[in-house]
Amino acid sequence: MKAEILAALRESDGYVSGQDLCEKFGVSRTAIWKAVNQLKQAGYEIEAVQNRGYHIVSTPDILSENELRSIRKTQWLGNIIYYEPVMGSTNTKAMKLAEEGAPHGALIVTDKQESGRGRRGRKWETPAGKAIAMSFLLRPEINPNNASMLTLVAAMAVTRGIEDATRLKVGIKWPNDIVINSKKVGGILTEMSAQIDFVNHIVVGIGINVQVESFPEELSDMATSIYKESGQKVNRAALIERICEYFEAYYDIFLKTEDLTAIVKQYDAYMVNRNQAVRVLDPKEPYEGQARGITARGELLVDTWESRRLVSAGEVSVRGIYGYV
Ligand code: BT5
Repeated sequence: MKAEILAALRESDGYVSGQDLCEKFGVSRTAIWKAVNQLKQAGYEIEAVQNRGYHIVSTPDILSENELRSIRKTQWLGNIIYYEPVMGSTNTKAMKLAEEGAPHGALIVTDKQESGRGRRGRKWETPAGKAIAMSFLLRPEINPNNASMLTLVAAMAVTRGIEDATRLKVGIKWPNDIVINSKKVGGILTEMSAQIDFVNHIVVGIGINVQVESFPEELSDMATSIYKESGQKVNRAALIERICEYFEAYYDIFLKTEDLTAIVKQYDAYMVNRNQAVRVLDPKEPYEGQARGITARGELLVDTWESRRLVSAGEVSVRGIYGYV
């Protein structure tokens, strides 16, 4: 009921009477009073004025199931929200929940991620209380070969979401880095459980440095946060909600053709390493060229002196020659 009370208070510009809330939820005034008190204890500033009712003055930067449910605007993403204050990795948790039967659309969120993962065994740092660490559980009926494109779908959603929340120019370093002012502000890790021609489930994990003020020394040259770049303390729950809305929209577009045909142009426009000199760390033989954009399958187009080559995400890393981008 607390999520519903929060939503009712947010919907109204002024005051909502205790009586209205009692009728809406079919409970006693005491029950409402208790729930409001619990919300206050959780950090919400809620005013109670005699003869007028309750009024929400401010929302702290809280991540909780109630907060996320109370602001949810999506159709299916977040139909179930698993929130725990501390998790090892939201992707690992999501994979486990998937095996236990959790539905398509489940949203897994934590406030403190203790062993966040990047690609190929790399680590992802998630400072407590200041970052977003979340995973989407998907059960699409798609060819497993097309699943890696969901990383690019998510990158679009994260980029658009951060742009809406700030006035910053946000870009994507192919395939999965979210970049502001040439530094990494977020990353995406897509994992899948599949048979040869059948997807059991896919987990799309998203990490974003929101209010992080400083990074461990080894990251300080290449990592940044929304706060460091904008001076703004963006509300994490609101940003999660916005990203979920964008993800739903882009995901639906992706499903129509099972590729990125309708997204390529937009993605290319956000790509920070487009028309840049890149080094492709192909395990067989690294090479250099100019990144030109992506194909409808999400591969990176790289022009070398001799030819145009296609780079698949997941197989190789791409580095800027003159820096991180
Ligand atoms: C990524 O990997 O960028 C994917 C990160 C995905 C994290 C999310 S959080 C929720 C979900 N649960 C998980 O366990 N993971 C996902 P990759 O492209 O491999 O980049 C990893 C590299 O980024 C590291 O080796 C560091 O150099 C750098 N890095 C680590 N933490 C960072 C941070 N907080 N900000 C910027 N860069 C970071």
